[in-house]
Amino acid sequence: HFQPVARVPGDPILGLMDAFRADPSPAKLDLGVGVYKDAQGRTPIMAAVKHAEQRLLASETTKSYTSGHGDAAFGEQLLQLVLGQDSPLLAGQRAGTTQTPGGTGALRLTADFLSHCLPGRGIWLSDPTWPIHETIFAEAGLKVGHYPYVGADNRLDVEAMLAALERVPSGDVVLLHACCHNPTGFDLSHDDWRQVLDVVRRRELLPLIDFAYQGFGDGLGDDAWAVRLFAAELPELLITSSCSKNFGLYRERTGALIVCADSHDKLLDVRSQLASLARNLWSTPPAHGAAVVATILGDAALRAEWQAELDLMRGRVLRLRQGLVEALQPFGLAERFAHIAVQRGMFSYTGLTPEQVRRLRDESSVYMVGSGRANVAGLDEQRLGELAAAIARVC
Ligand code: PLP
Ligand code: TYF
Repeated sequence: HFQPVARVPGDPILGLMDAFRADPSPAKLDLGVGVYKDAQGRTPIMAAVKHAEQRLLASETTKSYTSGHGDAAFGEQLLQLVLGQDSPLLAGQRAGTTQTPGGTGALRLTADFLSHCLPGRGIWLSDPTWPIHETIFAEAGLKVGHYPYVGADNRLDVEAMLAALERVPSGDVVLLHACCHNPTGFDLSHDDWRQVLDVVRRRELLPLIDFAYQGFGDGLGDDAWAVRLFAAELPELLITSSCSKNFGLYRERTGALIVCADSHDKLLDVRSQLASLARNLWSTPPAHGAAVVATILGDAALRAEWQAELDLMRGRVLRLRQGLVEALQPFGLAERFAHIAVQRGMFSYTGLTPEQVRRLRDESSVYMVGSGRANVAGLDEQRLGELAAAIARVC
């Protein structure tokens, strides 16, 4: 039976984790996979999560299935976190949450929804984007196209992006990163977002906003600015939200597909389809992570504790961005790498070539993705000078 089965390569980003682990160098630095790390290089469980888990352990009464849309309290809380407490969509019951196994599950469910319910629509991804975007939609049978985003000169090219969106067939889906663009770290300004909104509206495109890093850019509310603008200005919108990074719940697989429809009735139609599609994918979603998030967001003290921790995480990343540029100054490289301090979120498209990335790994045990993407959270504040010297050696 298995004779014709060929071997395929593993995920290159996750593969970096194995290569890093196998490296005996005490000076090694992991800037690969997009996981937050503290000053000790650890990815700790957030204190608010631990506290919520203690409460849940004492109070949970059943392990019976949740509904197809998942934990209702989680759904309510997440809607408020993403759309804002005062969003008219909440009062109008025009938005709903379907809990999914992580943001990836939300994207997977979206792909099935598009291919089953809106057949024939293409989807347009930024060039570059998270590699999983490419495969999820292509394997669901959607026609995948690209719009320019960051060019060969490692600059955000909004003009080219807008020009390409003008040529997208009416009705097609456009995937946008809400904030902390993966892999580049380059985000649109408010003015850029308004221009994108204008094209989306005129060409009647359906926006799919991937929101995997709320709270990692400029703050929980600021990072949701574009999502809330689109939700306020457009009748329909899809949002894939992940709690992996901002709650540190990676392995608990916690996320959601949020649908904004132009009426409550239409929302129910769409949600009936999502429950039906999810049944064929994972039946019902995992409960634990969503229960943790609902507990934290539903309790003023836990919420404050969580927000303070998230603020510290975001602050650390911002400090490291600034610190690395300053550390490059003595090597005459501060200007060349000034974009690192401008980018947001965990990732930086450094502009280093695949050859320079390879040399950094081989000569200095610094691991980053071949595209030159570095996870800034993996930097060590005490060793920025060392890293700057290693970068200078390959430049
Ligand atoms: N979307 C983007 C852009 C991401 O970087 C990630 C990453 O981890 C996800 C979605 C999905 O996250 P998860 O499935 O771990 O919640
Ligand atoms: O881009 C990253 O590093 C994160 C984590 O198959 C990730 O989004 C990477 C690859 C993958 C799943 C998650």
